Amino acid sequence: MRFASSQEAADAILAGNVRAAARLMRMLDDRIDGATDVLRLLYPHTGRAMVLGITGNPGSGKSTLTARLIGLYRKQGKRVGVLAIDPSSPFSGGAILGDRIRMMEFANDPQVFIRSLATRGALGGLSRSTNDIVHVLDAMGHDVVIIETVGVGQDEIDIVRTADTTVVVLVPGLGDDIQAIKAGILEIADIFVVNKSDLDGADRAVGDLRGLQTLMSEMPDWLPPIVRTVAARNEGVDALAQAIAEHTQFLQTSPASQARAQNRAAFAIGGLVRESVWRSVDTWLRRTDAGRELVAEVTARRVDPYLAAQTALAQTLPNNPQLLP
Ligand SMILES: Nc1nc2c(ncn2[C@@H]2O[C@H](COP(=O)(O)OP(=O)(O)O)[C@@H](O)[C@H]2O)c(=O)[nH]1
Ligand SMILES: [Mg+2]
Repeated sequence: MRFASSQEAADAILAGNVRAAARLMRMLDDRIDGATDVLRLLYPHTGRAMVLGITGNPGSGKSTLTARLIGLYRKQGKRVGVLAIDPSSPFSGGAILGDRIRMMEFANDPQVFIRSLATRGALGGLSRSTNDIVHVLDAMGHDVVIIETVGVGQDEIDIVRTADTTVVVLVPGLGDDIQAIKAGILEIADIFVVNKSDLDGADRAVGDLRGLQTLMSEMPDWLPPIVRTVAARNEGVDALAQAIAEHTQFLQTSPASQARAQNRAAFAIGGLVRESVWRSVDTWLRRTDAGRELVAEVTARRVDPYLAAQTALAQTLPNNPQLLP
C-alpha cells in the first residue's frame, strides 16, 4: 500500500484501515520521511483510547493476562490494540513468538490489532516508537490500547509513561521481585497484579506489597490496589478489569491527574527534542570535515569535550531549523 499524500494516509487510518496503519508503522520503524507528517494529522484524533501498560519480569504472565483482557474487552464490544515490546530481543520473531501463538485466537478478529516491537532504538528510541504506535492505534479507533513490556529498567519506565494506567505484574515466591520493584517501578504502578496465585507464596507476596504501599504511586490520592490473578485459568481477570475501570474513573476526576498528564506531555516533547538534537549533532560530528576535526581535537586532548559540545550545538542548530524527521 502506497500513500499518495499524508492526508490520504491519515484519512485511511482514521477510517480504521488496518493495512494503512501497518504501512505507517513500518515507515515509523524505518524513520522514513513523511511518517511524522501523518502522525501530526492523526494527533488531533487521539486521546480517546484507554491506554493500559502491563509490565513485569519475563515469565510473570503478562502475555497470558493480556490475552485474557483482550477477550474480556472484546466481550464488551470494544476494539483492542496491542503493542508487545521486548527490547532485549534483537529479532522480531524470537522472544515474541510465544506471544504470537497466545494471541492467535484473535488473529481473525478485525477488532483486534496486535503489533510487536523488538528493536532497541537509540537514545529514547523505544519510548518514541511506543508513543508513535500508540497514537496510531488510538487514532484508528481502538477503545483500549494495551502496551505489554518486559522488566523494570529505565526504558520500560519511560515506555509506561505513555500509558494512562500501568499494571505491574508480580508472581509469588520471588522476594527479589519486591526488591526489584523498589528500584523505580513503585511510583509508576497504578495497579499491582500478583499473577500465578495458584502457586505457593501468593499471600506472602500480597503481604509484602501491602508493606510497601505507603511508598507507592506518584498520585497522592490513589492507593494502588493489589489484584490476585491466575491468568492461565482466567481467574481474577474481571477483578483486574474492575480495578482498571476504577483507575480510569479516578483519572477523570482527580486534580492530580492533570499535573500528571502535563508531566507526560513535557516528557514526550523533551524526548523528541533530545532525539532530533542528538541526531543532528551526531551527523555533524561524523559526516562533516569540521565535525571530524573537532572529534580529533578532543581525542588529542587539545579541545575539552565541554567546549566541543557547545561548538557542536552552535554549529548544528542554526543549520537545522527543521529538526524533526
Ligand atoms: N501456574 C501459572 N502459570 C501461569 C499463569 N499465567 C501464566 N502462566 C504461565 O507462565 C508462563 C509465562 O507466561 P507469559 O504470559 O508468556 O509471561 P510473560 O513473559 O510475562 O508474557 C507460560 O507458560 C504461562 O502459561 C498462572 O496464573 N499460573
Ligand atoms: Mg510476553
